[in-house]
Order: sequence, then C-alpha cells, then structure tokens
Amino acid sequence: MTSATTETNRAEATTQGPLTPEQLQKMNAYWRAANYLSVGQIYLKDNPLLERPLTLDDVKPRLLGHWGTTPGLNFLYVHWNRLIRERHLDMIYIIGPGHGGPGLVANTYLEGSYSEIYPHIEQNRDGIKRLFRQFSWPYGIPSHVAPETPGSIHEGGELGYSLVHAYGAAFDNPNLIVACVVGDGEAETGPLATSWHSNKFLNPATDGAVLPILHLNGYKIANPTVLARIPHAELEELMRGYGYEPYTLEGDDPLTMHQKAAEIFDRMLDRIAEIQKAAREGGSTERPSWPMLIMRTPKGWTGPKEVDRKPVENTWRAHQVPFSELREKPDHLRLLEEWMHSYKPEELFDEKGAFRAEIAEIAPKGRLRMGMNAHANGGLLWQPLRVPSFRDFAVKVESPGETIAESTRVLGKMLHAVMEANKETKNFRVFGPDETASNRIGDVITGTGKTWMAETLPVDVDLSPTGRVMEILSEHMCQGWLEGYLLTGRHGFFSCYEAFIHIVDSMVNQHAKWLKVTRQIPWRKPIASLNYLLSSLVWRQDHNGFSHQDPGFIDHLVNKKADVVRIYLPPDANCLLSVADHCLRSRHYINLIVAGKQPAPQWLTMDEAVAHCTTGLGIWKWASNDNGKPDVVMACCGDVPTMEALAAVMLLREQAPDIKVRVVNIVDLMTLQPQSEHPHGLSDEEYDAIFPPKVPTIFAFHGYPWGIHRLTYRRHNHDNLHVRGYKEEGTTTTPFDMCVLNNIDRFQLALDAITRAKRTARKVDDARQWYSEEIQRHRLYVAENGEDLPEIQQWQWQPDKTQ
Ligand SMILES: Cc1ncc(C[n+]2csc(CCOP(=O)(O)OP(=O)(O)O)c2C)c(N)n1
Ligand SMILES: [Mg+2]
Repeated sequence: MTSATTETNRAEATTQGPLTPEQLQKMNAYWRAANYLSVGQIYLKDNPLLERPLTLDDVKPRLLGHWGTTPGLNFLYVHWNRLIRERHLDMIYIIGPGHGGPGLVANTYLEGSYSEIYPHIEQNRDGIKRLFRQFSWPYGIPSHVAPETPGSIHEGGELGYSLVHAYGAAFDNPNLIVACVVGDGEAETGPLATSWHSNKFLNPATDGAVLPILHLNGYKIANPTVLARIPHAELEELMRGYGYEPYTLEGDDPLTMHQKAAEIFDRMLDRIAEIQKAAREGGSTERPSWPMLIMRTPKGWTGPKEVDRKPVENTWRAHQVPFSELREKPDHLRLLEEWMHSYKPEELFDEKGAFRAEIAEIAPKGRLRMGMNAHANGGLLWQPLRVPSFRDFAVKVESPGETIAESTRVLGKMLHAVMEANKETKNFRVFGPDETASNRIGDVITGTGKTWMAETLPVDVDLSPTGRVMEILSEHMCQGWLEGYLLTGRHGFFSCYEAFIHIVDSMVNQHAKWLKVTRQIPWRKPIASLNYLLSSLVWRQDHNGFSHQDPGFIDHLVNKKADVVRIYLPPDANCLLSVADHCLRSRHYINLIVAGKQPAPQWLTMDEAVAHCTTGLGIWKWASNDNGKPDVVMACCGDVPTMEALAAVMLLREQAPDIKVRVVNIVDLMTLQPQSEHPHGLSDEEYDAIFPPKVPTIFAFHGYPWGIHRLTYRRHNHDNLHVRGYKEEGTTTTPFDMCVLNNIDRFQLALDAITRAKRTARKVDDARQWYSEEIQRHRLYVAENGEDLPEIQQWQWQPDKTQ
C-alpha cells in the first residue's frame, strides 16, 4: 500500500464523514502524539521533544520494543476515546498483540491516567523523558501491555487469548463494552480460532458486548499471515460463519481513515445498542450476529517506508524495531529524527512539554478513561463470594471407612448452594469442558442451567441463555473465560479431567505471572483465586485407559511462585468440602484441588476434616499403632493412595504384627516444602516431629513420585523417604491393577515397609515371597475375570483390635 492520496482527496476527506474538520484534526493530532511517544519509548533516553538535533547520546544502547502493531492500536485508542465521550461508554481495551505495549503506555499517559498512577511520570518534558527511558529498561517497565500498564487485564505476551479474555470480562457486565484487538498472526493460534465461538455463550440481555477487531496488518514476525492472504470475501465468509457481521476498514491515508473509521464505528456501536435493546426491552432471545471489524492497515503504519533500500512499512520488517545499528550507520540517526519529526511534536506538546490542552481535551475524563476503568483493575470491584456453610453438606462418618461416598458429588451440592447464594449478585460461574456432569458436580447445574445461546432441540436439558455453568469442549476457552471473569472482579470454579488440564499449562503460566506481578503493584487490588477441581483421576481412569492418565499438572504448578499456588489433595468428601470452602474465599491464588469422583471410603468426620485441612497434614492416630515411636511412617497423599496405604497397614498386621506404624495423611502438599520456600511449609521441627529422623517413610503419592522428592529434598532424613506414585504405566484395566502396574498397591507398600523398617529385617525374604504370590494371584484373577479380586473390591478398613 502507498500513501498516494492527493491533497484534494485529503481536503474532501475532511468533509466526508461524521467528524467535523476540527474533530478530525484533533483526533489525528492525538494519534500523532501517541505514535510519537511510542517511537520515543523504543528509541530515546533523552532529548524527548527533539528540541535539539538528535545525537547518539540520546538513543538507548539497546533498542527493545515492537513498532509494527503499535500505530494500529493507537489509532483505535483515539477512536474509542471519541466513542466513550460521545456515548458515555463503559469500555475497556484488550490488546491481543501485547507487544504493542508502547502504544498503550503512550495513550494512558496522554489521557492522564498514567501520571495519576505513577506521579513521577509528570506531564512535562521531564516526565516524557522518564517515560521514554523506563520503557524496556532494566528495572523500568516491560515492553508488553503488562500488569504495570493501566487499563490492562491482558499482557498479550503469549498470543492467543485476547478474545477469550474479552468475553470472560463481558459476561455478567451488561454495561461494559470490551474492544478487543486480535492480531492477524494471533488469529492463527488454536485458542484464538476457537474464541470466536464465544458469541454462542454471550447473552445480549444480561452480558456486555465484545467488539472484536481483527488487526489485519498482513504480517507476523517474519511471514505474511494466513488471513491476510485469502481473498477478502473468503475472510468475510469465515467471520460470517463464526456468526459475526463483518465490517471492513481499509486504507492508509490517515485523514480518510479517521473519517471512515468514525463512520464504521458509529454504525457498529449503533448495531450493538440495537442488539442489546432488542434483547433487553424487546424480549428477543435470538442469537444475534454481533458486529466485528476487519481492519486492513499497513504494519508499521506511518513509520519509515524504506530502510537500507528495503521496504519496511507494510512488511514484516516493521514488526519490532524497524531499524537499529544507529552507531554503525549515521544515516539511521537521521532517519529516526525525520521519522519522529514527521509527527510534528512541537504542535503536540507545549514549551514545558505538556500535551497541548486543546488536543488532550478530546479524551474522556475520570473513570471513563480506559486507563482508569475499574473493570481493568478487578480487585476494586471484587465483592466477597457468599459461601453457605459447607458443614451443611457433610457426609456422616460414624467410624473411619464405614461410609462410602463420591466426594465430588458431595461438592456439587455445595457448589449448587454457592450458586444459589450468589444468584442476585451474578458474580459466580462454573466452567468445564463438557465434564461438569461427568466429574459428578452436576448438581451445580440444577436451577441455573448451562449457558447456551445457540439452537436448542427438545432433547436438550438444562441449556439456557441465562445459565451460569459454562461448558464448551475447549479447556482453553474455560480457562480464558474464567481468567477474564476473575480479572474483572468476579469469582469462578473450573472442573476438568486431570489428564487434560495440561492443555492449559501455558495459559496458567501466564495467569500465575500476572498474579505474581500484580501482588507487587500497590494500585492493583487482589482478585478472586482461580480454583481448579481436577477429577476423573489417573487411578480411576480404568475405562478410558492410558491417554487419560496423567497427574502431572501438580508438578507443573509446583514450579510457580510459592505465594501464588496452593495444591490440595483431600482424601475424602468432608476434607474436600473444607478445602473448597477455603479456596472459594481466598484471593489472588491459583488453587488446585485434586479429588476423585468414584465411590470411596470416607475417613473423617466434619470436625476432624476441618482440623486436618487446617493443619494441612497430620498423623491419623486411629490408623497408627506407634505410640510415638514408629518403626515406619506410612504417608499418603490423594484418595486412592490413602486407601492403599491404609490397606497396607492392615496387611502389615498379618505379615509383621510387631511393626509399629504411623499413618500420616497430607492434604496440603505445600506443607512438605521447607518454610523458607513456601508459607504453608512446616518448620523443620514440626516436620521432624511427624517424620522422625532415622525412621523410614513409605510415601504413597497421587502424582509422579519425584514431585515429593523435589519438595522434601532439603528435609532431614530425605534419604529415608521412599515414594511410590504414578510412573507412567497405564492402560485399560481394573482400578487395582492400575495401582499394581505402578507399584503403589497395598502389597507393595506393605513390602516396602517390611523391607525398610529395621525391626522387620529378618522377614524380608518371606515378605518378598508373599508379595510375589499375592501379585501373581491378582494378575491371574484379573486376566481371567476382568475385575478385581473380591477381597480387593470389598475391602474395608478394620480398626486394630489389639490396640
Ligand atoms: C503463542 C505465541 N507464539 C509465538 C509468539 C512469538 N511472537 C511474538 S509476536 C509474533 C507475531 C504476531 O503477529 P500478529 O499477531 O499479526 O501481531 P502484529 O502483526 O500486530 O504485531 C510472534 C509469532 C508469541 N508471542 N506467542
Ligand atoms: Mg500482524
């Protein structure tokens, strides 16, 4: 594309369109200012207003930043400002290509929010100098639309999640408009490609609006984008196929483009208002075709057209810093100076370096400024979740192991009550990739239903435009919607099959980073925690087999900062209730709860469960016979491992009656870490009191065994810690055979105890013999009968009568 527009056309352009000549001139000046400040942030550390000839001393030694996407983002910001003012919109702006950070910093500076939040970045020459210098500078600010950037809820460093975040923000925010720029490269990612379908879940009567802009600047880092190289009609068809009404804005002449954009945005906003009115006043329940914009503008728009005789504007070469080597190539310094002068800074900033009032006045004021919108600092809007007493859902446990219950089903009842309690405030949603019922928390659906704006058939149940349980077969969407929902001040809960939560590993990384950084930013207020329930667990995916067996998300989360993650493995339903209550009330964490859905023995009364979960781990005296002096500690973490450990304790009574066993159950995994590493970590004294020095511990763990070693490697007696867990053996087989395949079964645990405890040293050979006979018997039976041995299936905990 070339800027071939003649002066005559320009003059016409000023009169053609909704903008008055004065508005047009001011909006264009505002845009020039934002572009100027963006370039300045990338290149300069001094001489911010180019009041003297540029020298190499004014230029940063390391040029770090992205120009290509920035002018497009800035262009849109100016237009949102007009619309916010004229229509009194409550609007936030999500930037998919978050590498356009300089643009958002520039705009929040120009509208004044930046200086209010960061008073040292003043509205004068010094302030601009600091603004430039801090960008991508050690201990300055990041290059992306990071948590430090006012108005941001989306860093955009990892591409793909802008649109899903935008929808998450819009749910239950009927007055909010979320403008969302999707990079045309970003649009190639899997999550983004699916995000378009979010419109089947957005209710125009009760939710806000999302205004997607596909930023078709043609290029990524080093390649053209797919969507820029298909015929325009095909692209429009694609968008129609996704259920949108596409509008197109194309061109490169600034003045013409402002008029065109203003005209198109007016139409799009009118259309949004019409859709909302039809749903809110006219009672329409149709799924509307929401407007979206295809913005086809040059990458690096208004930047250098050519550098070293190679085209830059409107090519991938404009992606980052359009040219560097300023020290080596003197003409590059001149090129930079010319480029920056082309924005005419002297017309934009006064003699003190303040943005000229007559241009600045076109921005919205106060809280309407996008940098100050409270939705983008969700903690400001956060209200505590109403959590009814979890004790009301307690499972009655007369004696350990007597009652059988499905833990997650019990939790489902509690979640239903939470849903009911927050019906009025509409600030709680439950998310799941088609697994809410399968994970047996389906009671939460009762009454509220599942969100659905697409077609329904008579066979459908519980689908509703006002449903509050959100199900779509995309872990990415569940995660992204929930993040957007939380970041704008609400609460939520995500239940997922354990094995497939890995699909969002990368997204949770980004969210964890956001939480870590915002914790250190005083003006960012804490948001509700991101709560996961993982069910359909590795040990009981016997019907689905190997593909569904992976407990590794625990390891993934353990990598995160200690002040961000909490990991709980409640051994039974009452513990699950207590843990869930705690997680739902907490703020600014990622809480992982791992709990089974299959019928399983229940161990603790509600009071015992509360006490156990409060300390996070504890000695189960009712299962121990050590009287303070154990020969071996049988530790267990997770529901199936707990059952196997207890069954091993019973076997030990027969095989090694004189062995003194202590049973320790761990709910809160982080208690194992040293106190110096995690706030939940036990002190060494407390740890040693539970896991006494010199005494071997046989640890049955739900996940990969090395996870426990990693957490405890600095603990005393670590050499004497022997962990059994999942070691990547799996298939479609019986539940107990899954344990046998991974050597976490009761026979193995009992043998481990006999082998490791000093008192039973003489019995090791016999025990080995016994073990191989039992396993042989199990294998033959399972192969022959297709189910577990009767005594395994009917196993029940028996107290030690000799105690
Ligand atoms: C998931 C992911 N993969 C790769 C990258 C590396 N990356 C950064 S920018 C970029 C190109 C983005 O192109 P586009 O979305 O078109 O943005 P724009 O042209 O507006 O800069 C890539 C591949 C990334 N940030 N995230
Ligand atoms: Mg692009």
